[in-house]
Amino acid sequence: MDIQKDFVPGGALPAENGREVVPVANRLMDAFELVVATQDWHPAGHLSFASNHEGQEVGDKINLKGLEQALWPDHCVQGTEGAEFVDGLRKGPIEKVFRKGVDKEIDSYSGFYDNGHRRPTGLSDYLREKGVEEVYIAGLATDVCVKYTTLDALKEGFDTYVAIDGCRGVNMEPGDVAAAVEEMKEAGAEIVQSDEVVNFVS
Ligand code: VGL
Ligand code: ZN
Repeated sequence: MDIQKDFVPGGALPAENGREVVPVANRLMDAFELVVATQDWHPAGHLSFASNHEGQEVGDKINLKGLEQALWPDHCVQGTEGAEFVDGLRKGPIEKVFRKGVDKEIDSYSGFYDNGHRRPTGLSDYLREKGVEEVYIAGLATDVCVKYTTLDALKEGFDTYVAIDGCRGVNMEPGDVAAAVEEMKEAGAEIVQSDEVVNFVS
């Protein structure tokens, strides 16, 4: 999920120690028959950016077309360096990239749907067509994209595992990562270590 330059230190919206997920993701890729990636991919005027709302700051929450929306720094703008995959992430094994957050009027934390659950990214149909029953998730950020993708994967009926050492979070509020892990567990996700996965599948 979203292993992009803006989500690691030096980027616009860094997850704590975000770069550490790269070697974990790289190793996990070999354990699977199918690897897909997501990219947060916003137009410049995206309404999740505080800069597009006068008088609002990063971290504020607003009502955006009926949905609560947290305001973020400008990040992962389409075609900018910050939206690129982090250097060192292996791209060869990635079969397909799903881009999200492309509609400026609605945010998309999950790799499956926008935050209003209105428009699918195509990920669910794609996985089903490939006969996928289990998904293993890693990436950035634990408390945003990873969490919402995991909750949607469960709702879509996939057996869902989170390789937690391959995830790092933003912790906009202290405790967000711990709360996200609890929420994913309660929803039925299995929290695993990448070592277990690699040893189990290989
Ligand atoms: C994300 C904040 C804003 C993420 C995306 O992918 O985790 N976080 N946009
Ligand atoms: Zn975003």
